Amino acid sequence: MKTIAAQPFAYAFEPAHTALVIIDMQRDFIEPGGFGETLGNDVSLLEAIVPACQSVLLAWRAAGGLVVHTREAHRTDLSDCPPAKRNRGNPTLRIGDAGPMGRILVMGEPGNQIIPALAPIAGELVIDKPGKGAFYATGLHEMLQARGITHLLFMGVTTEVCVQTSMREANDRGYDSLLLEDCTESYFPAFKAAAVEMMRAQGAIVGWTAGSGQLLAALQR
Ligand code: TIU
Repeated sequence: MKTIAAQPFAYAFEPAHTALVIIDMQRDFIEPGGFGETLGNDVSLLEAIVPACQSVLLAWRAAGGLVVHTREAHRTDLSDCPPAKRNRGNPTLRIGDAGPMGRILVMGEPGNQIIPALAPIAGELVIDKPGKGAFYATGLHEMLQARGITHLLFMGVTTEVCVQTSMREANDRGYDSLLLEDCTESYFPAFKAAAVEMMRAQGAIVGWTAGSGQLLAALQR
């Protein structure tokens, strides 16, 4: 059993029953020319967390823990993209449109790949998800149950959209979740701060939060 200093109180987990879940660290959100930018966002903010995410990923792999990567990805015929999602707002390019990195948020396109620094390796789960949450229409819960996973460590983007939605979905399915604060980012710093605070409020109503240094230290002990 490992225990790490977290908020609002210490978080205990067995690495063998814990998965590292990396939400949507795909080129569509991190690099210019993808979905994030078409929504009008400055994507440079998100790139800054990559070194911290990479340190955690390498340490977690060395500890032998399960790694789950997600991608926000739709089928080429967009049959899994509700019109309500595709038509929302006034983006310069919509989901499925051809952009500088291929079709926006479509499986198999260059923009839909995980960034090279965090690329999946053999034995890691890669989940293509049509929603913001990692559990909706993916079978992720069943895959985690089959592997005896009870605890989840979250990182990725964006904090208040896909990360928070996934943590809330995990919470309702009975997982104890911890968000690595310096390994998640938003296009809106105030939204990140609010999301982190609201998830750990009321005695970890959604889950715990901690800096990645706390996890790395626990893995050394
Ligand atoms: N992965 C994820 O968070 N998808 C989004 O659409 N996020 C935004 O912040 N737009």
